Amino acid sequence: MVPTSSPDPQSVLTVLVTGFGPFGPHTLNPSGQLAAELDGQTIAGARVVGRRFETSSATVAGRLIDALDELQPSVLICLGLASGRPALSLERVAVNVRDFPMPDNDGALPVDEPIDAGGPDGRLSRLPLRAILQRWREHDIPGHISNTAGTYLCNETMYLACAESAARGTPAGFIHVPDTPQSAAAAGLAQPAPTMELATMARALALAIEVCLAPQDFAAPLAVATGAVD
Ligand code: PCA
Repeated sequence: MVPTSSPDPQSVLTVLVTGFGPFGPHTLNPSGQLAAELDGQTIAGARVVGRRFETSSATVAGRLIDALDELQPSVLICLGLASGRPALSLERVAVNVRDFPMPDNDGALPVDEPIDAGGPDGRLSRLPLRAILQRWREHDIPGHISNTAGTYLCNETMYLACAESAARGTPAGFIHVPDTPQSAAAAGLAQPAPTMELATMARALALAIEVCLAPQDFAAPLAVATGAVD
């Protein structure tokens, strides 16, 4: 791990990494653990701030906007657990749908609802997905570009993050992470989920942050849904 070197908050860039706490059977959520582990690190000269959100539709937007207002990050990377996926998922798109497969931590269970009644149907990641994937491959870390973030809290968070990204000009996107051996065991599912060590995920995140901070064109990867209907 790279230790924090007390950077001057006025002169360094900030990267905000968010994750979630427990939900449903997932009593250990690696995404929240990663946000905690990265919090306070210095990566590629930038200060990383990690925040863990409750798996709560009622509070996630407020928590995200408060963190963005407070920290004014240069890059926003949101994380969540996708139990059952075998590798890191660079999410390409969030859809304007809340159709929860299980209640959130407040018991909310919306069906076929929009996240934003006036918003576009989809919002695309503004992270350099191909470049991150390439960097992971160079470091033997398995990942892929995913074309669905689901219709639960992670999709909602990505949709909100991408909306804020469009409004603030901050590159933002979402990465789903698999279970760790510990989180898979703790969930006690009949069919154990595929796993990746937390240390590998933390390395992957550090590499992704390095890629995001390298000079590049942060335009949307595709010409569709680039906020044109905002
Ligand atoms: N994963 C869930 C919500 C919280 C989390 O870590 C999801 O994929 O929507």
